[in-house]
Order: sequence, then structure tokens, then C-alpha cells
Amino acid sequence: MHDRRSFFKAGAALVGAAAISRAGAASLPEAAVQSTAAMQPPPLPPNGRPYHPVITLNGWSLPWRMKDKVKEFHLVAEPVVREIAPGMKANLWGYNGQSPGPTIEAVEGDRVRIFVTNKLPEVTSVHWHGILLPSGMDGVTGLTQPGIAVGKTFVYEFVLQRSGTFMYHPHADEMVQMAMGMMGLFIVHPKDPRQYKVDRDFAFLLNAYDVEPGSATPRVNTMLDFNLWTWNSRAFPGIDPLVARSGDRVRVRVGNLTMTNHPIHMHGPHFEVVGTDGGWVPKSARWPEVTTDIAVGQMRAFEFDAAAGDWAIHCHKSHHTMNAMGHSVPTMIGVDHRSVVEKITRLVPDYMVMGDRGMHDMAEMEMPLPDNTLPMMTGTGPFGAIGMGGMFSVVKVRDSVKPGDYSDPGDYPHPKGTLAYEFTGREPLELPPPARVAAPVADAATLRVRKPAGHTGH
Ligand SMILES: [Cu+2]
Repeated sequence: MHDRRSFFKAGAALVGAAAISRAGAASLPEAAVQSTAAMQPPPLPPNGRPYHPVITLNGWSLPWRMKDKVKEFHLVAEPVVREIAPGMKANLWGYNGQSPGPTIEAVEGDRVRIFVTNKLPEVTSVHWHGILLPSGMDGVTGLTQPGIAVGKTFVYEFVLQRSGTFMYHPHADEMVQMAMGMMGLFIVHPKDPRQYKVDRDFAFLLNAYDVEPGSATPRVNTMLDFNLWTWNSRAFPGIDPLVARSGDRVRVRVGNLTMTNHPIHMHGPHFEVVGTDGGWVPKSARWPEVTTDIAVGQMRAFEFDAAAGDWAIHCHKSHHTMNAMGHSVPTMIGVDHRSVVEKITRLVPDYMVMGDRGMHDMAEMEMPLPDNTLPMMTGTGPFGAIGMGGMFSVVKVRDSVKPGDYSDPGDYPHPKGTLAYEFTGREPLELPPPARVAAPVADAATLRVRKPAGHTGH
């Protein structure tokens, strides 16, 4: 049959390695670069099949060149400087000026040709994670191709057979290259733009770094003990809010390229998981959730109907909502070391009493930090210190947000009577004595616990 498909098949057979490198040398598509970590809402597609673009948190989408009905993209693997949050920049490796690299967006049925230029100091390759393609386009160094040598350009070409949420990352010296931030999102939109249509479609990658406080380059041999837990290589309060209008159908797509799982929890509206690594979940198979665990290498898309408010969204592993510094602080709860402070200060002039009553105070304190280091718990809301870091952001839903507007609407104006408040009745509280379950009496030593200042009795 002399149809489109057989034409492309014949074309693919002719496109050997030699032909590709000649084509590449003749005319490489322009490689767009991005120098900022500010979100760049992508314009509607200028040509090709129509689709509704995703919003990459603190990121952008890669423009393409249409050539003989093929979408041509150009990725440049290179060292980049990424602002992790205001006050801290990291020396990472990424693509086209940023880590993660730009989001690639295309449509089911599209033929894409992706040029990858290597400006790193070692070989690389790109694996198109989750995408069905010919084995020879899968990007596994040594197995399906030689590594892309320093200074060289490779071409990957395939037809997108299924829509969904996918990723790209190297399959060459992976431990180092992924620890340095080389990854990106690959979104394949459905052929019919009315299918799976939502009002707002957010996307981000989970990633993690081990950057010693005061330095800027990740330690690449860390296996699990990372100290910067990030979304799209940003830590709270540097992560964009997810802004929506009340009643909007909102989708959040998340891919995990860290070395551990992340239970992503959202306050407020219940959501349903609508997409997995294998594609879209049929409506009849979705179930309501407020947390979805995303394992290493997995992608998940979930949707909800937006309701007005400021709703926290975060990883529920509490160490993942803390920045560097938090991971080597000794547990001091209940340890009264005020009495020895004077003696310690003679030896260590900067010594501070901290953590003996919990660590919230530290979120409000201006602690001296090494240069280029984020506070452990940070961020300020309308009611004071939020005391979070890392994988944390806010879903900000308002009645007045305009379609296409993703700018921060500020703090939520809580309607009267809907806000928790401090009890200001008569004190001391006249409470009935607590009813206690009869239990063996512990010895006095067990019960001698120092109470926070201002409280008496035990
Ligand atoms: Cu986590």
C-alpha cells in the first residue's frame, strides 16, 4: 500500500547513521536557550496539530522547526547554572541553559527528529523514557548506540505512537549525569485536543541534589542522602505556585528521577490519578486520593476540580520539605543545655542554643549561613514563618483568576468565619480533670521531663 505510513517506513530505512550526520551538518535547527528559572508559559503551537500546552513549573517548552512535516528539536547537553531558590545557585549539567532541560511537547502521530549536541566534558546519550520507539532510538550507550562524543551531534527520529507524560535523560554515566541534573519532560498530547482536555495542565520533575552548604556543585556519588529535594531543580520557596480559578479542572503531571519514592500529597480537593507510565487510566478505574506515591522512574498525572483557597502541595516525607543543614542537626528536644551555654561560648563563640523545644523557632531566626546556602526551613506566609523547604508549593485557587493567567495572586482572603483562631476566653481554663486510663505508675525518674519555659507542674 502506498500510504503515508509506508512512505515513512521507507524513509526511516534510508536514514542511516551516515545520512543523519550529513543532514545535521547541513542544517541544525536553532537551539533555543533559557537563562532564567522563571516560568515561561508556552504559546499555542504555531504549526502542526493543535494542542493545549502544559505549564512547566519554573520552566519552559522547547520550540521546534517544522521541516517536511517533521518536528525538529535541538537539545544541547551542557553545564548550566541553575538558581535553586533565591539566594542559592548550583553548578549543574542540563540542556539549553537550564536544568531540567526544556519540556518537549508534541502530538500523538507526530514524527519528531531530535538533534542532541554534546557540550559536556564526557560522552552522553538521551533515553526517551516511556516512549514506544524503535530499539535503535532508545538512547542506551553501548547497547543501542555509541555515546555521543564531546562536541558531536546525534539525531533521534521516531513517530509518537501514544499520548501521555514521559521524560528524557541520559543513559551514559547515569549516576553522575542525573545527579548533576540532566533530565527533562516529554509530553505527548492526544491527537484530538478535546480528549483529556483540562483548564490547566501543570508538569514538574522530582529531582534531588547533594550540595554541601557553602558550595555550588553537587556531590555525584551520593546514593540516598541528598540534602536538596527539588521540583524542576527548585526548592521552596523558589517553586512556582500552581495557580488556578475556582472550578477549573486542573491536571498535575509528575515524573520521578530521584533515587527514592515521593508520596505527593495535596491539601484541599481530592484528586484522581488519571495517568500512569503506561498512559491514561480509564474513567471507571480511577479512585479518589489525597496522596499518590511516585516511585523512582515513574510518571503520574492526577486531576482535581479547583476550590478557592491556598492549599499546600508537598512530598509527605518530612525530610523532603527541608533544605540543606537540616540533615546533620542533632536531636536536642528535651535537652536543656542553656546552663552550659556560657562555657561553650567561651570555646565556640558562635554557639547557639537551638532545637531544645523543637525547631520551629529556627524557621523564624536569621541564622548565620555559609554563602550560597538555603535556610533549612523557610518561606513566609500571611501568618508568619511557614517553616518548609524542598518539595513544597501552594495550589492557589481564586474566583477571579483569568484564563491563561499563572501569576501569583497573593495571599488568600479567607471568607469571614472560615479561619482558625486563638481562644481568648477566661483563663485559667475551667476544664474538667482529665479522665485517665488506669495504668501502672511509672517511677518518678521517667516522669521528670523539663517543660517549656512558662509552664509549671509535671
Ligand atoms: Cu519526597
